[in-house]
Amino acid sequence: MKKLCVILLLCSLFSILIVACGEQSSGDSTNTVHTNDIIFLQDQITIKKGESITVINDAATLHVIANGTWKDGIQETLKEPGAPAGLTLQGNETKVIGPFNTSGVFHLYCTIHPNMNLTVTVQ
Ligand SMILES: [Cu+2]
Repeated sequence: MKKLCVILLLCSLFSILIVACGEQSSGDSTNTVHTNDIIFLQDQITIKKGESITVINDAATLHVIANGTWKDGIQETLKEPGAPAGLTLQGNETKVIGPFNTSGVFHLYCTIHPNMNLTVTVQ
C-alpha cells in the first residue's frame, strides 16, 4: 500500500511538471514587459505574429500607451499600419496590448513620460 502511494505521488508530480512546461512554451505568457513610474524596464521586445504583450505596471503611476515615439524629448504620434490600439494603464495594473497581426517593427510610447519608448518587432 505504501509503495502504491509513492508511485501515485510520483505520477502526479510528473504530470504537474508536464503541464507547467507546456504552458511556458505556448507563447503569449512570455511576452511580458514591466514599467516603473517613468519608463519601460526594457526598450524592445520581439514577438511572433498574432501574439500580444502583457504590460505590467509595477508603479502607482498612470501610463497612456499609444503608437508613437519620443525623439529627443519630443513626442511624435505615429499611425503604423497594423499597430494595435493603445491603452491606459492605471497604477499597478496589468493589461494586454495586441494582438499584433502584422509583421514589422512597431513603436509604442507613453504619452505622459518623456523617452518612455518600447519598440516591438513582430516576426
Ligand atoms: Cu508613462
